Amino acid sequence: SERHTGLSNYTFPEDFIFGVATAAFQIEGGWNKGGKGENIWDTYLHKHPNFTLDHSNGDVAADSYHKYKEDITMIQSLGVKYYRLSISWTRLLPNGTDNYINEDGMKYYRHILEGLRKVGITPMVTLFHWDLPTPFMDLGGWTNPVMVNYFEDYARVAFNLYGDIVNIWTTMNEPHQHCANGYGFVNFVPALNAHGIGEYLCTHYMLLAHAKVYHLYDRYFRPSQNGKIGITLDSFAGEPKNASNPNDHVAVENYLQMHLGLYANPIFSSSGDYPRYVRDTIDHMSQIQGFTRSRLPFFTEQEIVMLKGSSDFFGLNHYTTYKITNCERNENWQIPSMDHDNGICMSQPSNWPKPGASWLAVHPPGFRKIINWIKKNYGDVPIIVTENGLCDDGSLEDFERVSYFNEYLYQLLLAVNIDKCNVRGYFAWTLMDDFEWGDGYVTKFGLYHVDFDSPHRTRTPKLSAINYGQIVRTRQIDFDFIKPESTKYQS
Ligand code: GBH
Repeated sequence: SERHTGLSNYTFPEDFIFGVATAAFQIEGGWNKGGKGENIWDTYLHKHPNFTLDHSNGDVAADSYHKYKEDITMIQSLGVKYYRLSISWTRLLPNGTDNYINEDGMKYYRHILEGLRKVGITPMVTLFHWDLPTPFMDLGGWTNPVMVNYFEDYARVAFNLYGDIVNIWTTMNEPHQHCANGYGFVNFVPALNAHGIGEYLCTHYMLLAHAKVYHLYDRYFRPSQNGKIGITLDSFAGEPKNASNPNDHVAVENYLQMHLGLYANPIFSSSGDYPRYVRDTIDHMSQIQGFTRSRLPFFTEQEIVMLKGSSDFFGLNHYTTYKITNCERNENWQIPSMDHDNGICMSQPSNWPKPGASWLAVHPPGFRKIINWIKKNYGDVPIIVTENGLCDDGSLEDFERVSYFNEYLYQLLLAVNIDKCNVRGYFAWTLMDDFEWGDGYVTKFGLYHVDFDSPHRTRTPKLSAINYGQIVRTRQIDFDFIKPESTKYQS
């Protein structure tokens, strides 16, 4: 409206992709239904029920295994034309390997994908959203190079089965979170705590597996299926803790190179390979710690070439911002880890609202910053925001979530219209309340409320579902939910 100095003139073009996202393990349940095999989250949570905040697991979750038709109706009523979902690897291939395809799993995804197409919704399918088949974990999971081949075999099955109706694929979701929290530390399954070594092996083979699958699609499927395939990376934004301290600006850059550049540089930069800073730092730290070899593996020349350009778009998951400063690498910090290698400390100002989780503070301008950082480092590759959203206590009148979506989308509009960043799409996280990994069912991200106390897992639209639907249909944000002070972040 007029009172916002004409900035509301920025609208979303007709071809801007609006969608909503989910992940198989977080909504499906049906953990042993229809011949599904076990994945690492099934196995680990059955063995360690105290791992999650509420001692819950994903056995039933939001029961989308049975309720997918209702899910499709919900997506339809949001008015979005795209739905990002993931395939549960062991629902399709119970042992993880392609020597046995599970008929029921095959049909399950066929029904969802056809159901979506029938009502004009385009699916975007993620092959790996963290639910690794358990038999592969027994072989070391992503630290084992054989995973590159097994991931390729799984992808081939998926392209053969669904490539006729799926034409946007992502290979994997947030390798940083999976490797750093699952292999380096214990926040995620498999909780290996192999810090300093495990997260880099995981990173290395996930990247190679991604590139292998990109080329598989490119060479054997794209000519007939004509789709796009990319990867989803996650990044917080970074701001200097003390803006007048030049060291803190360097710390922000170092943080982003370690968190995002480690994954993005091999794929999206013109030079390829791990970023110079990351390579040098881990080599140096390994050396002074007495290691004969660097804890970060090396790519061969051939692998560097294979990785370079192996994504048709940049899938970005973004939630929040941290203030960054350098950390002393003192005695308490002697044990090698990705954080220790990075040598930075992160914090969030106490005046940034945190309605639902200790890690997720609301700071919309960070969204514009991280989008610009991607443009600065990797040029005009099309960016698709594959996740963005806020958690809270779960009430139906979720004003903070409504405000979050409008404020973050406003920053996206500034990045596109003022900074000329190439953002082509946006997926809200998430369709409905779900299993939030270590948080169990405690943190709520849904546009739809799910009643987890009812066997029916009843879904109810929140205010944010109505408001997001309005944004999607009108192709503009709702300035009633933008704080006046937000408009000062104009450049
Ligand atoms: C995304 O990760 C995931 O892709 C999605 O599945 C998830 O539901 C969504 O976030 C919302 O959480 O134990 O200190 O690591 C975003 C990255 C990873 C950030 C887990 C918070 C938990 C705190 N998130 N992390 S910690």
